[in-house]
Formats: sequence, structure tokens, C-alpha cells
Amino acid sequence: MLEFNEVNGELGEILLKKFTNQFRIGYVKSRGYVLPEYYRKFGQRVEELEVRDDDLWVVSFPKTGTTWTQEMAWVINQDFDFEGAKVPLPERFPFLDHTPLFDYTDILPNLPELQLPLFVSDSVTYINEMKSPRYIKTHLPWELLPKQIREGTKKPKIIYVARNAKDTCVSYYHHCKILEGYSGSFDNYCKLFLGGSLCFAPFWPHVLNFWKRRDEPNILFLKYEDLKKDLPAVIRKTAAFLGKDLNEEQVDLLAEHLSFARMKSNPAVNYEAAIEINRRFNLTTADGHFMRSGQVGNYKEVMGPELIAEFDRWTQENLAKSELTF
Ligand code: PPS
Repeated sequence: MLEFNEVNGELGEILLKKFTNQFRIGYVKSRGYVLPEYYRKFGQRVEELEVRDDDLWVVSFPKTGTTWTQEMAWVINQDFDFEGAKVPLPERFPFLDHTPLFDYTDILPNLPELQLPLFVSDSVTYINEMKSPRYIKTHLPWELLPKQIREGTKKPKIIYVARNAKDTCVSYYHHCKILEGYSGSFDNYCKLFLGGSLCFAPFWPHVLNFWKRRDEPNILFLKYEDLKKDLPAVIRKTAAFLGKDLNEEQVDLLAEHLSFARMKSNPAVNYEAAIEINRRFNLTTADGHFMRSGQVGNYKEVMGPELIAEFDRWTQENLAKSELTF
């Protein structure tokens, strides 16, 4: 059974004052990770999810290149079905923990025009009803994945993607403003990030618990920075992991499909529709795009030298005993 604790102290106060809203009444901790309050009702269903050996999972801390990795993995595994790739990504590659992030219980009676698809209103049922091979996205850490995965009774292929902490934090900050209703300052957001008090945090245990499993045959560990540096190489590596043979023409074609410019203008993956719904129904008010900068090092535009030094110290401390670098 999952157990839950409160998120207390200064960071708990910031969350309550600046990061609760119509669809998020509060936060809890389970197995050391922060989750929305709604997870109390939802978590046990994830714990008991029936996993299939031929599932393909993309697991990540938020804003580390999940969407990019999902699209790459889906196209390779579906043998370059670009017609099928026009279906919105959340339908063909649903987000297991979508439902608890947005609790519409109190909102729906006042907004009858807000029609929620099943992958939003009940992501577990949607996933249970999918035909194989299923594609599943999650931001849950290893410790909160379904029991069958943790205990090794089912071994789906899992691709984990990681990104450097500073860019992840900046990207997550924008995301939380435009999609999740964060109304506080960037400085306070960084405190929440460093203090492990945002949904799916703490960051380093999330990353390191997959890093240490990177040599297991059903796990592939990728880095956003490597996708930026040499996308064709990552495409080849992913194809090998998925047991697919690609020729160079296919690699080039997919690299083009996955370019930032193409993904930014691709309505199947750019989440513009979701942002538009938020604006239309006044669920959040901030402006911005999901496909925002797509760069490594974008943090330099918003973080001052002291904050950068603090993040770097924190990163060094956490990575000292591992061979992981960013
Ligand atoms: S989410 O909401 O957690 O699933 O977000 P996620 O997909 O993990 O991360 C979004 C960031 O990835 C960037 N992105 C890309 N960068 C480069 N090239 C491509 N094709 C690409 N696709 C998505 C996206 O812009 C977000 O990063 P930032 O730094 O905010 O731009």
C-alpha cells in the first residue's frame, strides 16, 4: 500500500500560497516524492497496473525531453508510420499520471462545455483499454512505478531521458506557469526545485535511480544534451534498443521530423491545443509555448551567477559518486 505524508515547512507554504488552484488543492509525499493531493485517490491504481511485456515506456523527470523521446520511439517502433503520427501524441502515447495532476472535480459542474477525453479524465482506464503494443509516458520515479515493473515480473522496454538540472528547472518553471497555474516568482520556483518540493521531485534521486539501472537489457538511458549534439546517433541507438534496422535515409528522415522547428509547428506534438483550452477556460493565464527554446544552456538568460553556482554545487554533490555528467 502507498503511504502519504504532508509537505511541510517553508516550501510547503510556498506551494500552498503560489501553487494551488482550481484543479490542484495541494500536495503530498509518497516514498519520498512530491505528488498532487489527488494522488492519494489515484496512486494505488498505478501501483496495481497490469503491465505488458510488449509495452514501451518513456520515463522522465518533467521537461527533460520526454515529448522528443516519445515521438522518436513511437515512429521507430511503428516502422515510420508518419500518417499514424498525425494522431495527437497524448492519444497514441498517453501520460499515465496525467489525471492526478489536474483534478477537474470542482470545475466540471461549472464548465459543461469542457469535454475531457478519457486519457485526461482517467488515464489508467485509457491505458488498460489500449491495444498492444502500448506506448506509455510517465514522470513517476522508479519507486512509484507499477509493482510488476519494480518487482521484475513484467519487463517492458523503458527509455529514460535526463537533462541538466538548470535547463530542466527553467523549462519546468515556464511549463508550470502556462499549464499548471504556478503564480509565484522564479526565485521561489528555484527554491522548490532545489528543495525537492515540486511534483515528481526530488530531481537527483529520480535520475540516479534509472542511471544505476542503465545496463539492464530492457532499459535505455538517454540525455537531452546528446539528442541536441547528435540526433542521428541517438536515433540509431534507440533503434538498436528497439530491435529495428534503419538505413541512413530513414535516420535522416526521422532527424528532420524531430527537428525543433518541425516539432514546434507539428500540432500532434506541440501541445498548443492544451494551452489554448487552459486559456479559453481561464484555468491558467500566463502566455507561452510548450516548444519554447529547445536549447542547451538557455538557463543563462534567466539565472544570475549566484544561482548558477548554487545549482552547480548541488549537481556536483549529487553526482560525485556516479559517473553521470552533464
Ligand atoms: S513534459 O511536459 O515534461 O513532457 O516536457 P518535455 O517534453 O519533457 O520537455 C519539453 C522541453 O523539451 C523541448 N523540446 C525540444 N528541444 C529540442 N528539439 C526538439 N525537437 C524538442 N522537442 C521538445 C521543449 O522545447 C522543452 O524545453 P524548453 O527548454 O522549455 O524549450
